[in-house]
Amino acid sequence: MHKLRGVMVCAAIAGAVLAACASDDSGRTASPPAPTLAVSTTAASSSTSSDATSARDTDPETSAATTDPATTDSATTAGETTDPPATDSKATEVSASIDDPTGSTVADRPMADGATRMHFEIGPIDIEPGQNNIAYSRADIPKPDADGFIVRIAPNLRFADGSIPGVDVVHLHHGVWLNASASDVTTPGLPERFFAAGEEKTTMALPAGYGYAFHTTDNWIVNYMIHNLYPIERQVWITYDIDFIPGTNPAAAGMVPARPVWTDVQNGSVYPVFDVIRGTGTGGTYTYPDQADNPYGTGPVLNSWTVDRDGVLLATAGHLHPGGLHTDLWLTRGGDTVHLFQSVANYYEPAGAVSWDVSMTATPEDWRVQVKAGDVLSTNATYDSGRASWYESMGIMVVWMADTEIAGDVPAADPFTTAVDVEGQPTHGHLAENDNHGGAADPSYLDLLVAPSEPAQPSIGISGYVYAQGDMLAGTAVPTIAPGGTIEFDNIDAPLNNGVWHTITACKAPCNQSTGIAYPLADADIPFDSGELGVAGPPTAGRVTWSTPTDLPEGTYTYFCRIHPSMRGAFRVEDQ
Ligand SMILES: [Cu+2]
Repeated sequence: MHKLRGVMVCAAIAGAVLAACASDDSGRTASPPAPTLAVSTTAASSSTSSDATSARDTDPETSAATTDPATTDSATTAGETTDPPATDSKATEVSASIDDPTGSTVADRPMADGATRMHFEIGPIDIEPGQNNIAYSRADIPKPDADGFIVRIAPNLRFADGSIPGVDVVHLHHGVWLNASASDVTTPGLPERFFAAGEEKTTMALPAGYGYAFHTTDNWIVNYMIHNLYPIERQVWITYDIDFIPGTNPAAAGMVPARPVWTDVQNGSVYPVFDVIRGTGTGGTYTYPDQADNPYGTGPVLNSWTVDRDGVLLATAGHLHPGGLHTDLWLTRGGDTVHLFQSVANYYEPAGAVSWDVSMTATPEDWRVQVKAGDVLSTNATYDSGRASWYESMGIMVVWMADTEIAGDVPAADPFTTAVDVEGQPTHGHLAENDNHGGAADPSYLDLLVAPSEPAQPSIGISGYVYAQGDMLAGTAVPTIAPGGTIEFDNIDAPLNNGVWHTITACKAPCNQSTGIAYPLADADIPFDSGELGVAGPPTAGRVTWSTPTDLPEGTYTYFCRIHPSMRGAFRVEDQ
């Protein structure tokens, strides 16, 4: 537990990295930094110098994805608690290349003049069986070795062999890149949050002529939550490709610095999430915070920011979780509110808005919006609530802003006189790591609707990724209670490794099809969810037990574990 607490103290997530994290990290002077290996393989300095082979090797869109057919191993048991992984790091620099000059997605936009595409990696990161914890980099984060401008960032994960993990196997719940040498624009107590990605793997790109000013003295931190959906230990690397214009390049001469303005429906929260419950909202959608009951309690409104000085908005794209439909950016001035942009979740997922097989839309390259000091910028997030519940959801928009326009640029529009909420552009196409959708017949799962009843034990333990009674893979009968009764579940696995946090989440019966990124879903007619059973700070519920609702009508209730969705089970309410 002491180790888990250590992680928890610095627990930080997309919206928020505790200041304690940064000071702990930078204050770790007594221990030597983990090795950082910077390898510069190519000194390409312009988009005309292309080496298609090496670029393709590192292009997330062209890398082969694994569809590791990992299966639940019920025999897997506890390992010893170990220290959280230190991260070794290395950087390689690859030459510029244009993979698709059509520019149909943000990722395919031509590389900026003078830019070099640099490939960086953090790892190997040991991924404990079943983990879903929040951690942060403890070593130096690889970054460019000269002052200059960052104009594009594209994130990914990889295994040791270079393949990209299937999203149904291991995925980047989120990663946030922070600059501890600057203060965050919208939450000044935090390091500057300048890039974030979840498994939607959004590519951030700034319009030509604008860049995020980088100094070699900048102290970067990466906060990450890597989710292992199976009880199998793995190693992964977090990768990020940065398009960088060195300050010495002539193209840098006229560039205007851009700064990241982090907007978030739960900005500054340690774990900036909210639940979307099936059937809430209106017309099958739910917008947060607008339709939430008292979303911020007596505290400050967290989804807005008062613009600190006149400037120009340059680019944005939203971050959502599966089930998300769109994030929206708004500007209020003197009581008038205008819509600035809608970042739409563009699902490639055949089953619809239910998985990470999605690309958010970003602002087109010529989007420029005038803002004035005192304006209020705000965001909200809309999810599908007709089909399923979505627990621990997010809604974030990082907006890039400059103080001035570059000479000869597209004139910035006054959003109060000109509509600026144009259609966006997907940041990328379908990614092969999202190919295991699930939802096919799977004879390894029992149809517990037709299994016999047996008296429920007072407490059903969850151990070794198995529900002790009513497990869909291991059980033969369904634990049964009378109407008004309850069953307690107890997560015995919780303290293992980096934490093994199970849930009991209602899914539509019989809930016995194959596991994939789109199955199972929290789509039962009567929703319930235990939260992540653990006591390790966010994202855990702060308890290891949960009791079923006492008001359930008679019937058989199937459920799954949101963290390890190959885990399924059922219980029954029946007059005896
Ligand atoms: Cu689980």
